[in-house]
Amino acid sequence: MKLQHPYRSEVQDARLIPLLKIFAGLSLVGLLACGCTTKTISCAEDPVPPVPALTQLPPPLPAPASHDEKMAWFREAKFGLFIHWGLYCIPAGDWNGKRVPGIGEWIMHNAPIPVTQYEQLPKQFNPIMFDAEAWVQMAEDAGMKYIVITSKHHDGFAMYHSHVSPYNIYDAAPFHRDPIRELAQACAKHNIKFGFYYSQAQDWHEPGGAGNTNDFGPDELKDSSGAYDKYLQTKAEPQVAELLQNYGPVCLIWFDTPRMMNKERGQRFVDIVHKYQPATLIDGRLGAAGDYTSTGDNSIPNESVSTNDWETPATINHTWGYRQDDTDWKSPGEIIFKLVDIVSKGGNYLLNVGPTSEGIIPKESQDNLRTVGRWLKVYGEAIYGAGRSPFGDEFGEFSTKTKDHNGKPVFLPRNDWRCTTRSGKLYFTLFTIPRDGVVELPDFKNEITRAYIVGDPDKTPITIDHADGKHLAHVTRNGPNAIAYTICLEITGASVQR
Ligand code: H79
Repeated sequence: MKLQHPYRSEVQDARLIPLLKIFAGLSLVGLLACGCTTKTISCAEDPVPPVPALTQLPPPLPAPASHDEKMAWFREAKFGLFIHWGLYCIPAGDWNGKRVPGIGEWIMHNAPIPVTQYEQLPKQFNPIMFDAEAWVQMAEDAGMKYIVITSKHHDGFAMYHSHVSPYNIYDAAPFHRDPIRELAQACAKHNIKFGFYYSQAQDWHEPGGAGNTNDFGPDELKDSSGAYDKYLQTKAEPQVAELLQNYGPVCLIWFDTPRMMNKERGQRFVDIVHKYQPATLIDGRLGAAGDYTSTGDNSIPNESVSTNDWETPATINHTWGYRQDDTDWKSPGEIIFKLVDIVSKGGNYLLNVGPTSEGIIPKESQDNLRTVGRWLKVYGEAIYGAGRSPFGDEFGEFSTKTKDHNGKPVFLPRNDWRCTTRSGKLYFTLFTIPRDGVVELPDFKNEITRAYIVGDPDKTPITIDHADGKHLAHVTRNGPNAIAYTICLEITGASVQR
């Protein structure tokens, strides 16, 4: 079986390696020495990780006593890792030598690739560099508290050992392993919550699934003929049931694109989730009421949301599934801003990586996430379990002049600082500090009993003046972190009085 390693061809001639290693002290040359050009994903010398022995998984969690109890871990976690991994990482954005525009995991639809051709891909799917332990360790290093992986995306291919359909990585690929089982085990070990993306409505591999009009005709016909319900009842529903039975505690199921879902069809999934794991959360895209709402992909609300729990699913470049041409990575600074912004508005940030067909998470994603993790090690108390901003003007405002193409006023965001809270504490994360080091903070009636930079072991006091309906914090421009740092204001009373 010929393996498809999109970037192996770029690996330097092995005979050059010892020579180049002489210069290994220079980091750039060090990268070249092991064949890692900026595009290369794994080093020729990287050992193949061992296949982990399977151990017992913990049992599912008991039924929560209330909605608040059910949501408690989610409200604490704030930051999760989304993983889009499936057959689409093999073509990685190219088909028959042509670049197929769009998000990588949509290649079958966008090229389009007939199902008879796409279903040949598993034969060359052998991601031997996959290392569940390393992936989960990366999430932990990044300060992420939960992982959500594509158990089956719209292409219909199950990334686990399904007994419902042989179109899965264990049965149809030479890999002959269950990566999701291995991840469940590593997550249990690292105390990271584990959940599944499952495309319930779209399934481009099945005649009755939604979305593949190219091979199987219009969706309306599948609906009226009963083929769609047959697909739901013989594949989607039993697969969701096996995910809930065979992989230990499932923190959430992330349904998506509820095409042709109605109340009754949605309820069947709700019933399955409740039957096997009543503690499992349902996202906002099932097509029936979930436990929280999902914003649009990569969409962060302009303002604070207090009515419900919510989550922004987001890409770290511009695709979900791996594409070799998408190297426009969000920087650690951008990720930190988005995380603090989201938490200050009451939400969670589910940030995606797209591993390659070798089983490697692109190095740039890993590096940037680890930088975020180092920031969180210091400033995490302003994030995990933190409350929303009691203010709101800091988010920006609608323009009174400029309108978008729909004639609606555009939102002019401000990003100088964001505020998160704990009882008796206000955390201001500062993204822009004026030249004179005086940061204008909003008015409130509570007395400030102490103010300091988070992570300062001495809690050296920060001067905060209060005059003319403003607080003025006197801080240093070159603070302890080049990206942003957080100051804590301890106040009298549990919450802000304005
Ligand atoms: O899993 C990720 C996406 O694949 C999935 N949601 C996230 C989390 C998703 N499914 N559908 N969409 C997102 C909307 C897709 C829109 C588009 Fe297209 C796909 C735009 C271009 C390709 C469909 C095909 C609409 C135009 C062409």
